[in-house]
Amino acid sequence: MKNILVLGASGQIGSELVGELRKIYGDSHVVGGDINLNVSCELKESGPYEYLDIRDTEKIVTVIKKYNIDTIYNLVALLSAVGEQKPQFAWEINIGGLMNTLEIAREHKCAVFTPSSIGAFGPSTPPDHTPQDTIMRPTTIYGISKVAGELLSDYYYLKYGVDTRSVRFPGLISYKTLPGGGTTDYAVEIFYEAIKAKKYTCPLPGGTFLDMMYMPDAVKAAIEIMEADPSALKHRNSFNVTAMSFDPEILAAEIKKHIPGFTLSYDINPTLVKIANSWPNSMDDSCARNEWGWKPDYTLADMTSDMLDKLKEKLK
Ligand code: AKB
Repeated sequence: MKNILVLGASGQIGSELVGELRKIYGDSHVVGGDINLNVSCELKESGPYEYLDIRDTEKIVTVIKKYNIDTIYNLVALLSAVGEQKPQFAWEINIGGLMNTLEIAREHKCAVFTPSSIGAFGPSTPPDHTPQDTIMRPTTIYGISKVAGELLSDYYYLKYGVDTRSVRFPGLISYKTLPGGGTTDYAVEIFYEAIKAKKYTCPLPGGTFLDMMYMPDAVKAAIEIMEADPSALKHRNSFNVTAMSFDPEILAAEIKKHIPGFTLSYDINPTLVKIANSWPNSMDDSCARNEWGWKPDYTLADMTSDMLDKLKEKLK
């Protein structure tokens, strides 16, 4: 049985991943850790929870020893848009935090999962069917930290044998916890506004295609890559994974099937447009499919229908 520590447990991914890991490995085997004091009762009451700052190596080591941790999910990150406002802090958290995690993992023999992102690609990357192995010259501090994180994770595997694994997540759509400070956040906000006001003002223009994924698939990818047979993995850090690619118009048309009066307008944010235009339109995730059997469950239609049902319930 694994003993798992999830760093960044109360964030958009963590708040759903912890629950799923607890179902699989047992509540007492999955420790949630976060700097956030305001975490949900569910997270604190369904299993162990520790107040943790990714920069506080000593405290993390105490927790690793206390629970005999052998696997760390490091989800702590400043996302792309907020990173541009605070580049030095983004580096400190994204790379300083990862370096701490990898060092702790080396000393205490833990496996490490770290999400990478479509943000690891840049304007010179082939934008359509972006290959697994291709040009990576991102132009955001977030993307630079993701590429550096991928290389650092491979380095710890090659030099020290730390079992590091990772996926490049697209924009993640979820109803439980809001994302914060990302370029793809519009694809979550649009659902809240569709239910509350039947209209949404989008910061990205029509024609901006980006890879996206519904959270249950993202959680599945994070768990399956860590369970994958290592002898089958030719890549490690990091696998392209995607489930769908759409632009705001396509998403709005899908929402309209459920909320006929829904309208979409635009108030373009040039900073977000620049970031979004530097990312792929759609990735080729065949390496993940071939090496560890990746396959998403949710199409755009499935995701939209489930998001609206779940959010309507939440916003009642
Ligand atoms: C962001 O928009 O910054 C993130 C991402 C795609 O990594 N959601």
